[in-house]
Amino acid sequence: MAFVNMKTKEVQAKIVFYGPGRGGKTTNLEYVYSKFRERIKTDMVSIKTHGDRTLFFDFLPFDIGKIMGYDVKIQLYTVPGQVKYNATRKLVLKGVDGMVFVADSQRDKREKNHESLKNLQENLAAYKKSIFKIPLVLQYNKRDLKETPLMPIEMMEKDLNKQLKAPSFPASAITGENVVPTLKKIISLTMASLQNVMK
Ligand SMILES: Nc1nc2c(ncn2[C@@H]2O[C@H](COP(=O)(O)OP(=O)(O)O)[C@@H](O)[C@H]2O)c(=O)[nH]1
Ligand SMILES: [Mg+2]
Repeated sequence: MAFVNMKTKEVQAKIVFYGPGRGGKTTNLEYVYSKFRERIKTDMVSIKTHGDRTLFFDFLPFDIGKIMGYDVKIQLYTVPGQVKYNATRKLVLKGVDGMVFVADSQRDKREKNHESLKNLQENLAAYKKSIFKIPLVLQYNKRDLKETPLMPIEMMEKDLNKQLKAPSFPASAITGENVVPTLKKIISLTMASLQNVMK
């Protein structure tokens, strides 16, 4: 749940990057961190395993300035994608205001994307939240890959977004293609959803 302080005119919103392991969630945050370093007053926090995988989460606090007279602070989180870390994923989702689902465009990741989206739906449901109602953006990542076969965007839309009908972006977290537009979109959807509490 967003933290809104009417007295100090501050809003804090939590946005979580979700998706299958190695899909590019951490790389998204790293790109944002490198691009907006001047707005980010603390270091990005990453808790990693030896193999450089996300163990607990990544955390990036992000100051976006004033909206409707409020000082808006966004907290970006990623979850560990590996199946075995579901308890952690659930914990990171607590109080989420907006979601980015980072899907892996590689053809052999089709099933993994599906599983992860289903897992997101279940974990949200445990907090009595609906994947259909929460601000959500889909990102089809790794479009830069040339050596491995990728799924066509239309196929990914059909697989993942047929019912959700969320805004979606083909992207590359490595080159930065559509990383910032993805972030801008989820921030604007999230802020719109908080409007009624920011009067
Ligand atoms: N080619 C390519 N590789 C990517 C992209 N995004 C992430 N990767 C690579 O995929 C691997 C997993 O990325 P990571 O961000 O750790 O995935 P996470 O498990 O979702 O956090 C790393 O080796 C990244 O460098 C991308 O857009 N294109
Ligand atoms: Mg990660």
